[in-house]
Amino acid sequence: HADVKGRRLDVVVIGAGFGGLYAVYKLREMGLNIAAYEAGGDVGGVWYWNRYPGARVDLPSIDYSYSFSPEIEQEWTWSEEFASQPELLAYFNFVADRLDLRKHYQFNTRIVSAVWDETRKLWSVTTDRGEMVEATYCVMATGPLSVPRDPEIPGVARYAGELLRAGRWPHHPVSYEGKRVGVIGTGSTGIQIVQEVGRQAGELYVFQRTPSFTMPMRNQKLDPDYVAEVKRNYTGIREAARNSPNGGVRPWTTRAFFSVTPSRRRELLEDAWKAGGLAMLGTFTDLLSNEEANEHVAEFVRGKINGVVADPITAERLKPRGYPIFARRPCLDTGYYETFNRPNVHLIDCVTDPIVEITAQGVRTQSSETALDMLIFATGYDGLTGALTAFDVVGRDGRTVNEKWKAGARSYLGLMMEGFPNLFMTTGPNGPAALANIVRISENDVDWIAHTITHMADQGLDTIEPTRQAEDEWMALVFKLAQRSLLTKAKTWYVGTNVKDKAQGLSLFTGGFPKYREYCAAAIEAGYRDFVFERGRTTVAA
Ligand code: NA7
Repeated sequence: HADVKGRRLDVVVIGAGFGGLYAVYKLREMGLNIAAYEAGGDVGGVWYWNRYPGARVDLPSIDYSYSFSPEIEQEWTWSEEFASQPELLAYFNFVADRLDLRKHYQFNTRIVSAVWDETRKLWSVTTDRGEMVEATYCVMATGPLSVPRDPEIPGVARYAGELLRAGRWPHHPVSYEGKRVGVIGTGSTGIQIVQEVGRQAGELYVFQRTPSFTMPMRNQKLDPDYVAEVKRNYTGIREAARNSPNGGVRPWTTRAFFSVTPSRRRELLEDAWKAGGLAMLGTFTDLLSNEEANEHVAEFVRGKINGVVADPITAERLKPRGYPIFARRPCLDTGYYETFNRPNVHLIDCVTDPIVEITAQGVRTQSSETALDMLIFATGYDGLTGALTAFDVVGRDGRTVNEKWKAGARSYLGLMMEGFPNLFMTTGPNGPAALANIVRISENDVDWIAHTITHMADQGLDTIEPTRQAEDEWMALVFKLAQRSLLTKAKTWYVGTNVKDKAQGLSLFTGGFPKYREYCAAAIEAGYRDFVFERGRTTVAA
């Protein structure tokens, strides 16, 4: 970024995932001067890093793509219902090239600090290369799942075999043949790795602490006629997605579980199981609020495990218990349970036999040591907040995001924070990230940011920041909705229990994507009365 050094820019964008790329495009089209940074070597965000075998999105590709550009919708063709990581990365590259976005980015560059300069009303952003740029606005498109974490197990540094991390997968091909491979973690990521590596490794040891509920993905190649029809109907498809609770076009319903007979319920669940994907979530409306209904569905899935896994002890261990189904992200698989029928695949139950340490040779549990040529961590992320607490983001009066979020992430709409003027987030905490299609949320958020920056330019305003009261009220709403949801009843990255010493609580808006959009739009339509603006040194009304 030799060209931007020493210049005052309009915007710094951090991140080259869905949020960042669209932010760069949209703000550039408004005529703003932009510098963008990305820690990865290229565009793609989480899909740049997650190159592990079998990595695949678990939302339909048609939904999991941009809607802002009719040209891109027409020119890009998805080959599978659920795209693989290489296809997703190709999509990111296509978008970046088509819209000429790459030139705004400096890759392989991590931001080490972003500091608000109260006197000059600007963000001063420093990179790990020691460069510094200054900009009026900062857009944190840093992602809800961008900080992978190692398991809290002693001895990781001691391990002498090949150590691989799902979220930092090497770019070179990896061979599993004839090797003794261990996988720690059985969330969405671990499941995708296990079902793939199980077929290739000499021996595969799956270290499972909490079993996940997983349902058949039933991925398929997309028929060209179907794709052509989709392309003719994108406008309607996007409209439907924006108006559905999950921001996607999968079926949903207003039918409550106990409103239909037991045999009809069974039929509906069987149909959803056969349909695959997240169809189960759409069968009844109260699966995340009615505990009894939830348990019926959980038992249905446990029954399916019995039908697949030959060894009854293994089947029993694979059955999730003690937390509601869908309270952790439901996983989608392609033969995950079948993998455990293979003679080379071994399930190690870390509840009855906890991992004690990692040794030079492998993994030692209470009962034995397993020697491993390769160890794979699929142990999740410091979700929602990790990206912004990993470096110094310093707002008004020297207060950091870390300090602000000590007792839990706070924001207004997941978009802005009191005390951090002119700083925007896409898919930020206390928005609907993780519960709705991240691409629809990213687009909503960037459009909101663009609208706000335009408003400020039109009115000659220098700074914007939500009021303390607006933020308090939003947080109270997020909390109230969370109380009604079963999402708080499982240990997950949604509630922060997966990271030691992290403040706990559901930092997600559970009111559904359409409601979230309404709140974002209302904040604008109300004439920005929930915000404080400054012009020069004076506080002014919007
Ligand atoms: P997740 O869903 O957070 O899963 C992480 C897994 O790693 C989970 O099974 C954890 O078990 C396990 N884990 C973490 N630490 C340990 C230790 N110390 N010992 C044993 N097992 C451990 O992350 P994913 O990457 O799979 O998925 C993230 C999101 O990506 C997902 O929600 C989708 O939206 C896509 P635990 O539950 O803590 O017992």
